[in-house]
Amino acid sequence: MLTKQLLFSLVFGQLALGFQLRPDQQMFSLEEQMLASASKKYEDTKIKFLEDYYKVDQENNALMFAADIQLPDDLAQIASQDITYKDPDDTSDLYPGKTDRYNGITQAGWLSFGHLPMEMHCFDGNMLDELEFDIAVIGAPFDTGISYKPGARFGPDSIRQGTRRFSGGFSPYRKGFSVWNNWAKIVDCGNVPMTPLDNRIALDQLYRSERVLLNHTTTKENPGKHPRFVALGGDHTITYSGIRAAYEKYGKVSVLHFDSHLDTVNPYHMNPNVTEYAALNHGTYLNWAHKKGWTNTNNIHAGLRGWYEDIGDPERDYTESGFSKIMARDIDSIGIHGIIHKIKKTLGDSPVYISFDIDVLDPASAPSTGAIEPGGWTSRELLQIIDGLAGITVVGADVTEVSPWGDSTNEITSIIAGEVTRSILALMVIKPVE
Ligand SMILES: *[C@@H]1O[C@H](CO)[C@@H](O)[C@H](O)[C@H]1NC(C)=O
Ligand SMILES: *[C@@H]1O[C@H](CO)[C@@H](O)[C@H](O)[C@H]1NC(C)=O
Ligand SMILES: [Mn+2]
Repeated sequence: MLTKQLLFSLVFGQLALGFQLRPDQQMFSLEEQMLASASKKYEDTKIKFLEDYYKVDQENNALMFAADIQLPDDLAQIASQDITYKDPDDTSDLYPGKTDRYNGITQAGWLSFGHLPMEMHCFDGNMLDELEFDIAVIGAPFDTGISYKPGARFGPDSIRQGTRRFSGGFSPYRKGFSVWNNWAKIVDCGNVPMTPLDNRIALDQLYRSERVLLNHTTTKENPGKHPRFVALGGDHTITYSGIRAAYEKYGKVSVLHFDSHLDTVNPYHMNPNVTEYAALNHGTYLNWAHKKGWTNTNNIHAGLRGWYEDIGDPERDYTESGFSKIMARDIDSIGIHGIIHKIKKTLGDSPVYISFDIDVLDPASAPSTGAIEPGGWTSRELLQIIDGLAGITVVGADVTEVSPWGDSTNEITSIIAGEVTRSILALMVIKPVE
């Protein structure tokens, strides 16, 4: 026994000894190696900061961190917040809206759209005079009107998450233009309560929320009497409530509909026995809105390419719902400017409700949606088109069909939806409604 143990330790002891590295060959952990190489890189470019910050203690084969290193005074200042905030009781940089990018605005605060102020009382009918705002972002968490992939009830929060990097910045395409730091008071009103158990009740909850929202007071910078809203869907059925609420304030609205599908389908042509409950869904709501008398006859689709369910659908789109069409592939013949021109010409001076379905984009740009159609526009083409519409009179809007189930790794759809929403808000800021 003893001999065996002795032999064991002798052999392995020798082996271990044989593998022992000289101090200059000492192995560092991966993290240490990375830090050391980062330090080396900075050294190479003659920036000495990291060299002092991460020091290798040769004697103890240890990597030293700033805390252990006696930094020269000026460096200690750079490495600490004491330069600007000497007083620990000074929290002036921690208020909402005060934090800048370098101090962590992207992750700060609650999850509101683009860090807009949260407003808890937009749907409170007792606060109509006290609470003033000009434009509201609201969430419509509803996806029980959808026919294929569900999940859009998670769209509003997902789109908000996609706008974490927004701030009061300036447009790279419109000189000096900021959406946030402009005349309009824009707020995030949170999500409307919408029951997942009864579509008719849910859509009525949304309608009543939007109706009371529009009854709030506007700021004195606003020439108009009513605030406006952009609703984050939610499946596309939510537009039914939005158009209804907008119609009450402005009369008939003209719908600018970005979508790969018509959404004007007459449900009774598909199946004459369809129940009343099923007849209102994310493919039929525009037919209903027109039937109810809420929409004009100069409506227009942009980006169509979904196959028609019934041979008569594209014809009824015009005769029953008053829509003209821009197909996705039209971009190859008339170009972006041709599309902008056609939309503006169709809408004229009408009050416009923009209803946006994220599936208008190519699946490469926006993969996470309820009914994917290949062959769509890129996000650059689309944003160019929306921004090109400056001057139209937007009285209400929504961004729908973001179903974030496929967005979990990169948030791509939600980020683009956020950017689209910002472009729509810009149209509202550029052209106030009297
Ligand atoms: C809210 O607006 C609607 C019209 O959109 C109007 O009928 C209603 O009386 C208003 N309610 C209040 C409390 O102002
Ligand atoms: C509708 O219902 C009627 C009466 O039950 C039936 O004869 C007809 O086949 C149904 N149509 C469809 C398309 O289901
Ligand atoms: Mn749609």
